[in-house]
Order: sequence, then C-alpha cells, then structure tokens
Amino acid sequence: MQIQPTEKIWKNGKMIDWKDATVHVLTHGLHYGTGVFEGIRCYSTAKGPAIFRLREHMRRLELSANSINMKLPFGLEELCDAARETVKANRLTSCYIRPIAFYGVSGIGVNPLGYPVEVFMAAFSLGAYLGDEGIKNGIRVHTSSWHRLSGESVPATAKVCGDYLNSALAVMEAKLNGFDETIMLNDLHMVAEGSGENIFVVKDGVLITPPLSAGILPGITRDSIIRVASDAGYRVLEQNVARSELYLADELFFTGTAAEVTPIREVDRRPVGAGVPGPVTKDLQAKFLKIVAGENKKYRNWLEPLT
Ligand code: PPE
Repeated sequence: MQIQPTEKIWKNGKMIDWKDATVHVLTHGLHYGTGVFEGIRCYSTAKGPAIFRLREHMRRLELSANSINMKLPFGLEELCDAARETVKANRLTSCYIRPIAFYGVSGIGVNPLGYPVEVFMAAFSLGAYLGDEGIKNGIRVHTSSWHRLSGESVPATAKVCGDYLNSALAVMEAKLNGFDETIMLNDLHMVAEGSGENIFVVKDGVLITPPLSAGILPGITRDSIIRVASDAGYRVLEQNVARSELYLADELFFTGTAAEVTPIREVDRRPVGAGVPGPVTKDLQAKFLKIVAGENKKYRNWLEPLT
C-alpha cells in the first residue's frame, strides 16, 4: 500500500532525512533476508499520541534478533525511546512505526556472524491495512496453496525478514486470484494465519485461535484480543483449527497491528455465517478501537505516551 514520505528516519541513534535512509547493495540482509522487524501503531488519544504496547513490540524485536543469532546494538529502553523520538520528529499523531535491524555490509557469503548490525526506524501515516471497506464490511479470503513456513526450517514464530517471502508469495497468489487476503495452513495441514495477520474463529459464542505451536507469529493484537475477550466473559481457546472448520464458523476475523480487527466475510467462496461481520467480531473490534483511543481505563497501561 502507498505511503506518504515523512521528514525523518532514525538510523543507528541519529535522525536522518527520509531520502537518505538507503542501504548499500551488498547489504547481507538484502541478499539473504537476515533481518528482523516490527510493526507498531501510534494512536491519537485525548491525552496526546500514544504508542500501543511499545515495550512488547520491542521485546519481540529482541527475541526475533536472538532467534537469528543477532545481537542488537541498542537496548530495550533505547529502542523504545527511538520510537518515541521518530514519531515526535515527524510531528505525527497517529501513525505506523517500522523498526528494522539487519546484518549490513562486510564481505560476501551466507554466514553473517561478525557483520555490523544496522537499525533503522521509520514512522508514517497508515490507514486501514485491508481497506476502509474491508475493516467495516469484511474481506474475502482463500486458502493458500503455499503452506506457512515450518519452524523446522526457519524460526517461524519470529518476525524475520526472510520469512516474509512465504507471506509475499501467499498474498500475491490471493490478489492475483481476486481475493483480499490469504489463509495459510501449516505442514500439519492445520490453519496457521494470514500473510500478516493472526486468525480467530467464532463458533457458538466461543473464540478459537491456533496455538503458537501451529508455527504462527505470536501477535500482540492476538494477545490483546485474547485478554480483552476473556475479560469480557468470552471463552477463548488456543487450539488447532482444520481447514474444513473454517466453513463451519459463525464468524472469522483477522488481527494484526496493521489490520487491527478485520472481519472475514467470505472464505474459499463460501459466506462466513450470514456473509457479513458478526456480533462477536463487531463487539471485539469496537472494544479494541476504544482501548487504542485511550477510552478504556482498564487497559490504559497498554498505551505509551510520547513523553
Ligand atoms: N502474523 C504475521 C505473519 C504478521 O506479519 C503479523 C503482523 C501478525 C501475525 C500480527 O501480529 P501483531 O501485529 O503483533 O498483532 N504483520 C504486520 C504487517 C506486515 C506488513 O509489513 O505488511 C503488522 O501488522 O504490523
């Protein structure tokens, strides 16, 4: 999706101009996907801009780095400060923050051990990831012919750049076939997730979402929805979902930082429930939007102010 350039990008501890945030063609991460990244949203609230679950995102960045033997040259606090600084430097109120760390330039060859680690952070405005129409009325998805990559080949539960070739192939296939998004199964033929979202099934008022052992990204929005739904009295199960169970669902929805809570109205050309966003999805979407807007005191500690 298109984005508007902003003024500044944080690079290894300094603010540089947007146009200068480039990398050398021999960057290791470019050739071999040896990088890690995050996607974080900052929301506008009555008390000013606030970053949603900032520490949890930066902690996941550290764990993703650890999973590819990468030591980040900045600590958790420095990374959190950098995110705040980047939002402030661009005078943004609500935006998407994209930190990325990757092995840089040293020599040639697959082994990046000892290579410099570069860290960048950009911030820019981002609307509804799956469209305004999609977040309101639901999207159309299909089951991908590409399986979610296996944890036996790569750290599938980390946000590693190289892992996203899998997501890119799957989402391109979906778009070329006229769908909005894709659902990938794992090597055990169980439902994993979307190209950039976790998935929830609603059946008889119960929420079901695949467990981390299905090889999914441990989504922070997924975690938030599990907590909010449980607190609201819904039963939430983390258990494997078979493809055919998708066709029996009353409701389906995706969660993600970019996608927030996006209803799925059709799967493999079959309407989900009544073919429109269902009551549980709408309830949780509304609760989520209130929380990120700072309108629910109970979850105020999920919002990190800029100062
Ligand atoms: N699964 C995958 C594969 C994934 O990429 C994301 C985030 C999620 C689940 C949801 O995780 P969380 O954001 O913590 O709730 N995908 C990012 C978008 C990827 C993109 O660059 O496009 C995001 O939502 O920021």
